[in-house]
Amino acid sequence: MRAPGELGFLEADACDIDRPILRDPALQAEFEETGYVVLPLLDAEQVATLVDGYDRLAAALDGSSAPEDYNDTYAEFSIIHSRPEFRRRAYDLITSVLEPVAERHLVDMRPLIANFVNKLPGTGVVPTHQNFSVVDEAEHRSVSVWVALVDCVLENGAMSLLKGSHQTLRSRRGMWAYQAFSQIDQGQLDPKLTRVEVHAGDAVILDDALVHYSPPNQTGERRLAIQFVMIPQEARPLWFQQVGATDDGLDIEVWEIDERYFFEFWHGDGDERYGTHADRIVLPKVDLDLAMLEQLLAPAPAEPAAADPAPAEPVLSEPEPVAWEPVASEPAAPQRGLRALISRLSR
Ligand SMILES: O=C(O)CCC(=O)C(=O)O
Repeated sequence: MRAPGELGFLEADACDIDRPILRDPALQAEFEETGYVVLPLLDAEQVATLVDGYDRLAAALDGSSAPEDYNDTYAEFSIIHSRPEFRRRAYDLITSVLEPVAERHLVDMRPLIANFVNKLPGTGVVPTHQNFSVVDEAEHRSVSVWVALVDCVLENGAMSLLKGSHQTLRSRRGMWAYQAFSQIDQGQLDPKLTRVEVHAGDAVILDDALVHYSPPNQTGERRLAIQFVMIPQEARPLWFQQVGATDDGLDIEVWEIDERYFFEFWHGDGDERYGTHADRIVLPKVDLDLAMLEQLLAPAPAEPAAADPAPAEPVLSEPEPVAWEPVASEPAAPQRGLRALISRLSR
């Protein structure tokens, strides 16, 4: 087996993060163990403010993104596809509603990215991935406060999460990072994931290192949500840009940035207006199969003990029911055909 470090992940010994993220100790314990928590965050009026605001912005700017900027196989992420003016105004809108309510639950966190995630009818897969790393994950956790603006169930593309994966898959990730999972068949991975179905206004607060996935929206209504990335007040916000590749791996420029960087970035290139060069590193190219992923997620073997030779339990487990009042739905359908297509497109 290749060690996590050889695959570019931070060794568990190198990560020392004991700062709480959530104010509620029980939620904090759940977050540390699973990598996410689910909680009601917005009332109906706040949800309406965000949905109406999104529609008003799109109407004023001739759509959220230009048709040539967005491939509708995937979800439309406003921070990747939309016009700079849309992103800037969306940031102000989302931050004005979410920052004060997030503050009630989170300990000294500040906004960095405000992203509308739109899945139009019949579109919008989000392949299995970890979010961009935007802090040094050896020392800090950034979180995505993901908020449903409509009820989210399997049929319209609810998220599924790989519990515990945030503990051992801490790393440095930019635009290239989704490729790490692109060789794993989604049908094989699905049973290992926990689907989270939520009501409009509920939030899933997840560690950005947590592996997750969401299928396309197979209903006739759009599925709108928000990803609001927050980082600890004391953490330096970072961006990892791939600038080349060699036999040794990926050549990565590390930038220290601020929130304005995401208003104009395109294909992940750095921007000297909103960032400064912080480092240059080489990372291995990661291409996992399911067996490697399972090995990475398994806890380190315990020191041999004469009295207790039992092997450690693997972290991967069968899917469990969602704790937070789920909206009823059918069991997950494998996405093999679509998944295979995405794998090909992403090579
Ligand atoms: O909205 C979704 O279905 C997935 C969004 C996502 O992957 C994210 O916000 O990181």
